[in-house]
Amino acid sequence: MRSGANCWMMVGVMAVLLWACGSATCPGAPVTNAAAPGASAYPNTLGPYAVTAKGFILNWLIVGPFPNIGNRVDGCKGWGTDFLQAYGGEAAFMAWKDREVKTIFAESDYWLGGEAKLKWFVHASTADLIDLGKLIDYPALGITFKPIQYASAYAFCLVESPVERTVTIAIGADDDYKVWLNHALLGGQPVFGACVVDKYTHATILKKGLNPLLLKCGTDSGGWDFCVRFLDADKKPVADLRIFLPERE
Ligand SMILES: [Ca+2]
Repeated sequence: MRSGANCWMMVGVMAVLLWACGSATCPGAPVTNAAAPGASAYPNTLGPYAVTAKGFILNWLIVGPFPNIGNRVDGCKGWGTDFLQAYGGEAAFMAWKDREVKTIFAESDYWLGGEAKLKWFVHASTADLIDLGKLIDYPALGITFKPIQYASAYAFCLVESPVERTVTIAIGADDDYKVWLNHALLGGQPVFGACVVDKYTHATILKKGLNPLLLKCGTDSGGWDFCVRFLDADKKPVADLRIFLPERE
């Protein structure tokens, strides 16, 4: 009986100790620091960079070329091809400066065949339109003419908004495009033609903090460029956004 009473006493003491250790003051207890909202996902970034007074994003990470096989008659197949599939896929993908991705060109009428690693590179544009035809080159793949034709590329940035808000993303593209915000596909068009400001629009939400933005733009021939900005409910540019570019995961 006596040992049984001692046993219940021990249980009581342990219960008190467990209750006390439930508080943050219990010595030796592991401490988990809560991550700062938003910033912890991107610990290393370049920036911030302002958007222009008209809202255009000029600072991007860019990678390409990828093969946009075919033409506007039989369909440029690059628009429907996920060139980032081996790295988590277009929707989940996170770019950072110098991140390597593989590109594979089959021998075709447009370029010599080849396989190589591309690196995401930083681009700071001085114009609203990002001219991919002047930026992207890969002579090792046998692509020796400019602008590169029958090709596709990606552009990525983090868009920082001071508040959560409903906006419209407005895109111009020569030729086809797809766009993802916060890893969700907003839309795209397998189209052909010159880059026209605000030609394609998608209603969306910018979260407070950092919003990863991925754009895909492909060309068959001629020009190869795009422009992106956000508009408010009055169709006026959202000019208080800041752009960051991840340096590493
Ligand atoms: Ca074109």
